[in-house]
Amino acid sequence: MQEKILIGAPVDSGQRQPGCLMGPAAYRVAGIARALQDLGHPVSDRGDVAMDPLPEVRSENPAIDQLPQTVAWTAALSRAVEAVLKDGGMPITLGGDHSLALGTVAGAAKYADEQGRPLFLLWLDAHSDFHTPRTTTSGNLHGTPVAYIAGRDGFEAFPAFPAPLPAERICLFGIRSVDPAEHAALQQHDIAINDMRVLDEQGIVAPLTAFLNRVAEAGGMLHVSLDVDFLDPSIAPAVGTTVPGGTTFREAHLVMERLCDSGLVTSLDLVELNPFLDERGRTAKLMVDLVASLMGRKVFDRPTRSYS
Ligand code: EXY
Ligand code: MN
Ligand code: MN
Ligand code: MN
Repeated sequence: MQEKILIGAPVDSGQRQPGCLMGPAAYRVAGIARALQDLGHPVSDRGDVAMDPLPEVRSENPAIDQLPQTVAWTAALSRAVEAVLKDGGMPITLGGDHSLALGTVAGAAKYADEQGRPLFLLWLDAHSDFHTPRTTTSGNLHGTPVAYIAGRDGFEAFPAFPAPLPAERICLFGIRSVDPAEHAALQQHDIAINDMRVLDEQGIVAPLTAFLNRVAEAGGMLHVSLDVDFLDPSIAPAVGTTVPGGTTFREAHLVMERLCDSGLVTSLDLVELNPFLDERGRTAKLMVDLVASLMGRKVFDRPTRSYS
C-alpha cells in the first residue's frame, strides 16, 4: 500500500486566535499514525515543517494580519507537499489554520503539472475562503486560499500559484458562511458550491458522486482540504470559527467512506483544529476517526446483505 506521510504544519498566522499551532501535536496524541497502521498503511512522520525566513512584503490593505509569516509558510509547505508526492507518498498535512492550504495545494499543483495530470480540489468547509488579500475585511488570511488556488488577483506578495485550477476542478462542500465580497466574486466563477441547503435537499452522495466522476473521467489527482468547521459545532467544538448547521457525524463519515471507495484522493489537509478549545480531545479524536474512514476503516465491505 502507498505510504501515508504526515507533515506537521503548526501554522497559526492565518487568524488571530491562538491555539492552532498545537494541532499537529494533538493529532499525534490522538493516535493518527496508529489508526493508519492498524488499517495496514505504511506511515511515516516527517515532523513539523519550519517556517521559511520572513520575506519583506506588505499589503495595501491595512487590515491584513501576519502577511510575511503566511507567505513564508506557503513557500515551505508547498515544497514539503511536493517532496512527499515526488517520493510516491500521500501527504497528510496536520494543521494548523487553513492558510496552510495556500502552500499545500500549491505543492500538489506543481507536482500534478509535472506529471501532466489535472489537479482537482474538494474543499470541505463552512466557509468559501474566497477572499483575496485585497477584499478581506477581517484581515485573516485563512479566509483566502480558494481564491489563490483559483488564480484571483491580489496575491502579488505570494509565490505565483503554479497553474491556477479552473473553476470546474474545484468543489466547495458544506458551505454556510460567505461574506459579501466572496459572494460577489463567486457569482463570477463557475465553482461548484454545494452549500448546506444543497446537502439538505440532495443528500451527501449525489453531489459528491457527480464531482468524483469528473475527477475519475479526467484521470485527475484529488486534493481534499478538511476544515474542522465543516462539522457541526455540537460534535466538533475545537475550532475558532464555528458555524451552526454543519454536517453530522454520519454525513461526515459518509463523505470519507465514499472518498475511500473512489480511490481518487492523492493528498489531504486537516485544518483549523484548535486543541485549546477542545473538550477532552473529542474533536481531535473525531478528525482521526474521519481520516480512518477515508483510509479504509469500515464495518462491512459493500454491498452488505440486507434483509427486508
Ligand atoms: N469569511 C471570514 C473571514 O474572511 O474572516 C471567515 C473566514 C473563516 C475561514 C475559516 C477557515 O475557514
Ligand atoms: Mn496567531
Ligand atoms: Mn477554511
Ligand atoms: Mn472554515
